[in-house]
Amino acid sequence: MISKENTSCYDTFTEAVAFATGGRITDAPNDTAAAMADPGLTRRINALSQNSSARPTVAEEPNVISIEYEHDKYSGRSYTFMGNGTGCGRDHDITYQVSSLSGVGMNEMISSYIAYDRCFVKHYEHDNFSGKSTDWLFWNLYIEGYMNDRTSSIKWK
Ligand SMILES: [Ca+2]
Repeated sequence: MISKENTSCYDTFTEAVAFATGGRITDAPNDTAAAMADPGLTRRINALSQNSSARPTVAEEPNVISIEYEHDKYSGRSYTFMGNGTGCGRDHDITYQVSSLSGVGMNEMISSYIAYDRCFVKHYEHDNFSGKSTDWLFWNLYIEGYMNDRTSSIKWK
């Protein structure tokens, strides 16, 4: 489960990545589209997550599970969702969830996203994972159709 205390909003993508990686990656491009087009950066972020998953399960460092964006192609406002360090992909159960996006200022706004640490993401129309939903995906440059600008809750697995 994600608590609001584990999530943060940043003015720049560089700051978000620096926080998400515990200060280990401080040179991410501030142009998010350029950053996401850089496979080296994605590899470095995922490598950090994989390293942390090899440690004991208690008190692991927070890890990025996805970055959600206001506009298409990872642009506009963004919000970085953090997990507790255990990552996704251990099984097919739900690993993390946020039952309402209104508290993080991203309600009915998300148009693109990219997940990390082996997480699949599913976006729901209403709070508490109800209404219509997207498929489980690793990333999406543009949420086409009905679900664009409609996400109100999210699950990761
Ligand atoms: Ca949008």
